[in-house]
Amino acid sequence: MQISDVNFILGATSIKQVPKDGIPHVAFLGRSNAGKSSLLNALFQKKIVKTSNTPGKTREMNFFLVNSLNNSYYFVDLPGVGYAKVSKSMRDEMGNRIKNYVEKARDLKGVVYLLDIRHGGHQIDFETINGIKNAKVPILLVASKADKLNRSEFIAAQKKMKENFNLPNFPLTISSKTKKGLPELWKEIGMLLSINSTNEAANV
Ligand SMILES: Nc1nc2c(ncn2[C@@H]2O[C@H](COP(=O)(O)OP(=O)(O)O)[C@@H](O)[C@H]2O)c(=O)[nH]1
Ligand SMILES: [Mg+2]
Repeated sequence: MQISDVNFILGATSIKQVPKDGIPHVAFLGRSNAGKSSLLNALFQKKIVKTSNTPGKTREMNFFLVNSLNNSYYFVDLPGVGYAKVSKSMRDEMGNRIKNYVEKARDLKGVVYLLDIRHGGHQIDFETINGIKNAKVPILLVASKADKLNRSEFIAAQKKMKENFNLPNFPLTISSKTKKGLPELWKEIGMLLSINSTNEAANV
């Protein structure tokens, strides 16, 4: 996908604010600090998304309008899941917001679920993935921060993730820092976005 332009459109706090203009969405989800915002900046080749050393900052569902030569898409930076330092009620509210969006946004074509390659999956990752499975939206598991590991650690981590998540293959592994895996990820995102079916469970 050749991007001509990216703009921040809005930070939605409820499904009501989610754009319903027929433009396809791809959403980015994962634990706080997994590297979602850094990945978006790397994909956009533009520092438009705020990244942070302080996890748990993003509470909104942030919509970025990406224009390519022929089409437009929303790339959605979802709030990080499972951040321990916010109250349980806030975590539940965030979880419901995400679930509601994934289940009801009819233009959502896929979710890129980011996992820090060093951590192999936390309880909250399994819970979140199971929680959105009903929506029948394709979920693409992607391992982030590949540059943090050496070769042997990297292979061990990929193997562990494949087992933990019952994947048919090693997960696609990326680094926003070195740009490793980004061309492959673009290809996968392109495939998600070209799926024409609408979200079956959608009623928005
Ligand atoms: N070394 C390395 N650090 C990364 C990478 N991606 C993100 N980070 C760092 O991880 C922290 C959290 O990143 P951020 O994108 O804000 O995560 P988010 O909470 O999922 O949006 C920041 O300090 C980033 O600089 C990566 O590919 N390599
Ligand atoms: Mg972020």
